[in-house]
Amino acid sequence: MPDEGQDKGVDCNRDPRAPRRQDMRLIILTKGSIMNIIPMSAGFGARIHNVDLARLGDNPEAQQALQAALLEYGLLVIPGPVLSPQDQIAASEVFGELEEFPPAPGQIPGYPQIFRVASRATEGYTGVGRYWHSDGSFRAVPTPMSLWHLEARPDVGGDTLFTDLHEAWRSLPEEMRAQIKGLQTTHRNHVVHPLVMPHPHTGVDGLYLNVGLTNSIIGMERDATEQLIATLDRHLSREGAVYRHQWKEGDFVVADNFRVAHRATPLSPLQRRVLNRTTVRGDGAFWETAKSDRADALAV
Ligand SMILES: O=C(O)CCC(=O)C(=O)O
Ligand SMILES: [Fe+2]
Repeated sequence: MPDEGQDKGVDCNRDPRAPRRQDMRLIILTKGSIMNIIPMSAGFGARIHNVDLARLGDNPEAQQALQAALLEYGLLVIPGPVLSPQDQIAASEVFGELEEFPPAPGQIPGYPQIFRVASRATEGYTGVGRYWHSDGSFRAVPTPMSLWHLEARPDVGGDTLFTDLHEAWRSLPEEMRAQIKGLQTTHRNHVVHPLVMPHPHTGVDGLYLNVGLTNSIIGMERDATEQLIATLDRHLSREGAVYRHQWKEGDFVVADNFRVAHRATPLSPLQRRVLNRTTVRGDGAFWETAKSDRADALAV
């Protein structure tokens, strides 16, 4: 056990967003193995070490630890070996029931749960998400989680950026908070969401904005809407707020889409990059299923 007392005095000038020294490693014992949860210095997100994603199925304790870590940190980065599509799907299902996508060129036949993003059109969808967004914000019940698994890593470029939506809301100037609380955004398909969205499970407010796909803000003129979106876009990118993920092959990254937004960075098509994404259905998040399991148990 580290002696907490020995750190006294070191902390007084610390960056308030940095994790406290004594929080650096939360160690959870699971079936004789040790999972390490290491908060990242961005102030959100954690790296998880010593978890075998291909063998999560028979380890409910590890599954619960990962679910709890996602709710706490909003973003999990889990390094490991490249998984088969079956194992990627099984590991994703720890977080809920998955969305499915229609067959398309470059997608993996027989695995509709995997949405493949790639630098080349022959291997997946290209040019995806180069602006701050949460996946599935255009759905009436938005996609609660996105999970990515990197299969092929480019030599340069192709990082993914993440920013904390709860902190983005908390850190807005008071005047702006008063101006935007209660506003509603629309997408082109007329789906409407509150701009300040309470997290469906924790109830914590976050700034929920798809910078690329928002069509209008109800009751606002077009120019004012564009200005507000540009201001909030800059706020999401403000100094110190962004975690830049530099991918390694085999990385498995899980995002709570109500807690963090993400954004792809440019990449040359000369570079090969293949990123396999799964997404949890709006009505299928683990916290929903846990609720209905409890209801079923009570009904028996
Ligand atoms: O390519 C990336 O880094 C992320 C693209 C994206 O927005 C997504 O896969 O949902
Ligand atoms: Fe995305």
